[in-house]
Amino acid sequence: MKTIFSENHLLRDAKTELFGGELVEPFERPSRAKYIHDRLTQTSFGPVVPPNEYGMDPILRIHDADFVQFLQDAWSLWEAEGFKGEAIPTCWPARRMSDKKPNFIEGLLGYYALAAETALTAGTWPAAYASAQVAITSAHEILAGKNAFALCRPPGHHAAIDMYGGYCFLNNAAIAAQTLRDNGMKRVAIVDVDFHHGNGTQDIFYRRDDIMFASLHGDPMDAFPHFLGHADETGAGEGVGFNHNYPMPPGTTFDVWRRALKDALEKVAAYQPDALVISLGVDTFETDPISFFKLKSEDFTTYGADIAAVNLPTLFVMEGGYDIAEIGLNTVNVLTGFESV
Ligand code: SP5
Ligand code: ZN
Repeated sequence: MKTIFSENHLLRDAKTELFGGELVEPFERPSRAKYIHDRLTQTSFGPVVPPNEYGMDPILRIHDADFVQFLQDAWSLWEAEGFKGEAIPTCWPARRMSDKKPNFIEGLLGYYALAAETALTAGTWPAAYASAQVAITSAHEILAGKNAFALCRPPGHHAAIDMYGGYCFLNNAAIAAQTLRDNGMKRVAIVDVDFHHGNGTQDIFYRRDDIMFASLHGDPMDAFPHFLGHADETGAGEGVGFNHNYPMPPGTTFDVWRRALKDALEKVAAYQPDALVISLGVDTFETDPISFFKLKSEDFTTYGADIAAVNLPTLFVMEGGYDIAEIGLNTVNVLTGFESV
């Protein structure tokens, strides 16, 4: 399969992440994509091509227009205040406060952010835009009857209709799934195997029955994003029964994780979608610095083959993974396992 990849990801190069009360080098950093790209090349996995330009329309099918405008304006508004550091929110609309949108940048950051670890910077918008174009271009590969790997950076699954955070700004997997729907596919399934719950994707499709969502993740009682991803979140309205969460505890090993994957894939098969989108995070790896599952490198190959056994047109969309030395191996193992079937 083809990999779609944009060098514009390099524009997302934050210097700071708020972690443990310190400003540290971000876990989500440009070298992540380089290591994956290197491994694709070393293993001659397949062609790596740049995205086409599909513009704003597919993005605005998912995201709120004012939110997207905020992402474009935030850095210049922040700079105009004369602040010295990167743009980090400090105050939120918490319980029993107003939902009015403030006029000024500090208020807007709190209004649109779901977490404070993700600093907004000068190049964030063009990188997020390019990452979305990678996902949309990859969706067009699926429409042409092929499988594809969207090597997205920054990632997307924490971004909701009008919220950013968790290193995510635009929800690449959701934009890709909607692109498939808008071009004739009737039903699309999304399975999110990133260590973290795909709160943004769940929220976007929670009331819909035409895009089902399943997520395997660290239990939010013990892991980011803390406030969504419980097993009793099964959808609302038309969407009841089309959202499936598999929260798992610290120390979860591959045998347990794989049983959850197989259950999710059975639900996918029963749903009979026209295509499958995998939100592919490899932060389930045993030595990931911010996660607590125990998958080994060979397990990624095994579950890539499990996904292939469902026998659907499949779009892999890159999400997280922070053991950077092994991110290329683990990611490409999923893809080679998939192609081995
Ligand atoms: C796309 C993606 O994987 N985003 C993840 C964002 C997680 N950000 C919060 C990280 C806080 C980690 N706390 C870990 C404590 C380890 N002992
Ligand atoms: Zn993650």
